[in-house]
Amino acid sequence: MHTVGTYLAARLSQIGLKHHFAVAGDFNLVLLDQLLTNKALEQVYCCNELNCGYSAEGYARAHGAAAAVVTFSVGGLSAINAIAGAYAENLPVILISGAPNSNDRGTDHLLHHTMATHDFSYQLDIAKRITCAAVSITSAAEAPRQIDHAIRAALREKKPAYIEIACNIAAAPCAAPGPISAVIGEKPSDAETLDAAIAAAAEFLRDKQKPVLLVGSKLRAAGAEKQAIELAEALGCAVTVMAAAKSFFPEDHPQFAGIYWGEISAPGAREIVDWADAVVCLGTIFNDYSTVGWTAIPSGAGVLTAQENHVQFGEHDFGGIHLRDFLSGLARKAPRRDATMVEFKRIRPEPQRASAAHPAAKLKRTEVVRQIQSLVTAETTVIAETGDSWFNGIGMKLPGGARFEIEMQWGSIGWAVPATFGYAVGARDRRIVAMIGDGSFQLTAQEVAQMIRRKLPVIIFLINNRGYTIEVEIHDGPYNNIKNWDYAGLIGAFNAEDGRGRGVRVSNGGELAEAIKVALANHDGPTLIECVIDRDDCSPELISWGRRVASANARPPQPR
Ligand code: DPX
Ligand code: MG
Repeated sequence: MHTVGTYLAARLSQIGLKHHFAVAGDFNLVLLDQLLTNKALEQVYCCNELNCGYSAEGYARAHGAAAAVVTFSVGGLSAINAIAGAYAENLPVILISGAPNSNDRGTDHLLHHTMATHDFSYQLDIAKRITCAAVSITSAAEAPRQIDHAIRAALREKKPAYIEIACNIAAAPCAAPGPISAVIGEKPSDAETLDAAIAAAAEFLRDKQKPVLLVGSKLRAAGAEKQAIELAEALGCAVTVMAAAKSFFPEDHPQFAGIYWGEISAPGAREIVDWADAVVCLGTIFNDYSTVGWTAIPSGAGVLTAQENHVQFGEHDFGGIHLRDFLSGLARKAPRRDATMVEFKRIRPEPQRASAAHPAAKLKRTEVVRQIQSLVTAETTVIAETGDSWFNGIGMKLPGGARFEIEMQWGSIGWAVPATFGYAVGARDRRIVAMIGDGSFQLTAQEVAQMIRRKLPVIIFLINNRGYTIEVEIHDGPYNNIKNWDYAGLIGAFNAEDGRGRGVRVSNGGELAEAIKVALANHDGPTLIECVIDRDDCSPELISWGRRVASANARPPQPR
């Protein structure tokens, strides 16, 4: 016999989840029991609900989708930041919240975990603003339809969804789940529109001599990474990649021409985009950060923008088609146009190998990055937290197969520790290397304890530059100084009596190399390597970018 809770568990398992993240609370305990009855689904616990949301977000990056289970209000409202982040980052995270007993609604009862009013609908109202579908389940008969609606919307739109279940309904008997194809089935591209879009885009490209591809972060959500390679190879042109999309086009591909990011682009990448007579934008997001304070945004008649479900260029605007169908169709019809690749090969500077610092010399950012780079293999995922870690990570050269995760649209510090935890739960077979600043770490540090609990051999490079260096470069003040912690020492506290995490503090290159050996030998838990560098030791890219972003922020109000 199925209950509302086991129905939900079956659906989560049917969409491919092997885990769900959870924090217990009285409004969700019965639901958690019901979820536990599904042996194909493991319950993974987090220290708090913000981390629970981020962990699910990280799992969705590794695994395609995720679920986080929290209690009402005190839990749900904490998870909101992470869920809104999943919206911004195009990740289908299903937030599931326990909720008050259905009999208490519309009565004069006051309940705990509420704002001491009779209205319990605010969490649903807030969830509606940050998800693509939000449902409140107060009847077992309605539950299957509501659950399917939320999960279907999340998977189709690659956005979070919200399911709230009254605590007295979670174990109520309900219908058995039917075949999952009814939930995950996608509406195919409109055939006529697809043909028209491909024909018009091929015509557009035939008129151009120097097209370049620009890959954006929504390419992965559209499931079109493979098809972007097909189009690139058919055209033979140079392929540039936006920072937020790093690794979505393989960096070892012969047509990869580097990260395009305005004045802080990889050498030659900006020149080739500026020189092009057509920029084919695939799943791109242009915001103030990615355009370096609105200084680098492809525009004009030479721009073709292809998003999931939507292609636009010149006088054309086609909807109702999938990006992957458009790209593979266009690959079959596109003319060969390799001028940007020929030119890029001519202007591309020889790659420079950073030389090793003296092992006893005071540790510098460049040496940290050089040593992390040497760890990156085809099986590695590099996770870069907001801060100078963005720039340090983006500058790395990834071998084929290596992945890169960044939360660049939402940019919430504190994301990386729990997202790394969630990613590691979802991808046991990968080597996971996280780069996290001291300021960011202080927001969500306790989730390292969950890595210890699950014995995940994650390597964390904690960059201790004694403050919010990125903010120093944008706009400095006393608020950018933070209390120093004994970051390496924290691991001992989290280990308590049974953990196998390791914490090591390093102040020169020799110590760093030794610490990396310790990390590689530690298979039973995370290793945190605290890298002590100067407060002002930051990447030159951060300084240029920070100056531009600061002037974009400082634009005076314009008369309307
Ligand atoms: C803030 C940022 O130490 O990195 O390399 O020293 O900059 P760097 P840290 O982790 O410091 C991060 C700090 C304070 N951003 O420089 S990027 C503002 C901010 C944010 N998210 C949240 N609160 C504040 N991005 C949740
Ligand atoms: Mg810092």
